[in-house]
Amino acid sequence: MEIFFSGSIRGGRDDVDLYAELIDFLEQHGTVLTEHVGTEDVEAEQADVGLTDGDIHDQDVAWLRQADVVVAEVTKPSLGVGYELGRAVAWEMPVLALYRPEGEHDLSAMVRGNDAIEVAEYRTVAEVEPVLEAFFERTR
Ligand code: 6K6
Repeated sequence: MEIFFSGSIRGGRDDVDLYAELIDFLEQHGTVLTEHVGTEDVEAEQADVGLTDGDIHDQDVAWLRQADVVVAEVTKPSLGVGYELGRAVAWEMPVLALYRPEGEHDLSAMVRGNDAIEVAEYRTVAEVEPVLEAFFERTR
């Protein structure tokens, strides 16, 4: 199972440690193609290797196309995450969006109102683990 994990980068990195925890858990279920989303200094690392925004876009869209499922953490609003979700829905991929309701922003109607996106509200990683297990069971 190849998993595309989507989380905010330029939208804000407040949740990066949570992304890393989620990615660790997802790795028990398959290969996470986008591990860098949970890396503290992703922007600096990728600038170091000389990736342009065009390279990043093309690589991420290729990984998205390759993945079997998309799991997104959508509490921190991000244009890139919204874009990836839109493309995944257009390609009819299974999409799970994880949202913490105590966050600063209400979830976009374009995500919550989309029948092709399964939205799971949670507070802790422990609480979301059985939700992820059930999602992978259904999509296997
Ligand atoms: C930027 C410049 C040099 O290096 C970077 C590193 N940036 C990114 N690297 C990898 N994936 C990215 C990068 N920026 C955005 N993405 C993709 O968009 C990821 O797949 C995330 O799920 C999503 C985040 O979008 P923004 O709008 O929050 O950045």
